[in-house]
Amino acid sequence: MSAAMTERFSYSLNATDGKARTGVISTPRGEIRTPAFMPVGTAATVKAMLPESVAATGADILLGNTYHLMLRPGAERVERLGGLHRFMNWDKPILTDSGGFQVMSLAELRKLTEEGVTFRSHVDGSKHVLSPETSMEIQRQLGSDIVMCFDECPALPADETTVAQSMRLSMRWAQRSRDAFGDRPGHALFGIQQGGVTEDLRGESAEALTAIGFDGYAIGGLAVGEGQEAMFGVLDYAPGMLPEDKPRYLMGVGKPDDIVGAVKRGVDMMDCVLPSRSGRTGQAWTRRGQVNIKNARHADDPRPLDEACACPACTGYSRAYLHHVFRAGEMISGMLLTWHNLHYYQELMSHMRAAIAEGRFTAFEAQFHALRAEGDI
Ligand code: PRF
Ligand code: ZN
Repeated sequence: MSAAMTERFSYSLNATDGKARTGVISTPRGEIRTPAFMPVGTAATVKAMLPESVAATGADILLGNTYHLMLRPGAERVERLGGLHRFMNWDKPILTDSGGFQVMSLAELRKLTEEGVTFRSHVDGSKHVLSPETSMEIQRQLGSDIVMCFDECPALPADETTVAQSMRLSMRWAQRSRDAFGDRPGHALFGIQQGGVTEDLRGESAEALTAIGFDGYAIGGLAVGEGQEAMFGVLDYAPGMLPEDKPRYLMGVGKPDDIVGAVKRGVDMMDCVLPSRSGRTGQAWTRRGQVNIKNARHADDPRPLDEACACPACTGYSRAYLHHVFRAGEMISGMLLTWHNLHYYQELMSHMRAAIAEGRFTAFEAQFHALRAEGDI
């Protein structure tokens, strides 16, 4: 085992610039450089990518989903086959979401009680129960390195009473998650702050979680319909309510400008399907903003998607080729655009880490916005 490896989970904050932070999370499966972007591997695959290609983009950690994997292929089966890392051939850290959020958006005939949530599978209609206890057990069977508490996330806008009741339920579930998780050296359990866009509720949630004590703290309940301005409004105070010496994870965010704005406000980790999903629908993200490769203006264009990008899509192929394979429905289209998008996201994170370490995050941010304002040329 190399010197960089460690038996325990820990976080080292290495530098700050304003509220932006850079550091390293150490786990027995390797280090996670923060701010970190986690590609989403919902069904034990980052769609259209080999795991070694995902690693080549610079990703230190992937996100997996309790909800999808418990339904198919089943957590017991994954455990029998040696755990999720072995199953999907990814040996770096994996964070798993706890399932409640996905139940609410995907499952059928949901019933929410104090105990947990009963639902029918969107795959085959079979009946299942998720609770703090079953979610902790499933995430253990998967072999997750960073386990998320079981929580409930109301869609916004919602009235304050609904948000308050939901947040308090999530805090009771956080205590039950902590109790069920137990002591598992080398594995981490993260709490999830809720409370919508109300500062008092966010404060109450942060206090409840801090009193329980977690290895890291997520900010949940954002990017659920409130818009970027309202989300940044919450991020102006929410990260500061969480312990400074633990990683802070903003769940399900976002577009490149959301990510830059979140890092500026003190967020250390993020995940989003956007770079991988939009790669399969012909959308590319570059330094100059969004490029729709379907657009006829690319049909004869011999230039790369981004001449400054070192990814395989940009070093080996023209816009004309990327346009053609998308139009023809060829599988390589999703492969190349996903690779490019994940590469771009990881490069963005790497540039932010360097800017924070060197105390020039403000200049970085100004340049980020200036290039985007120029647009794709
Ligand atoms: N809770 C959980 N997963 C999530 C969220 C949440 O609030 C969000 C909200 N953006 C995305 N994924 N457990
Ligand atoms: Zn590229």
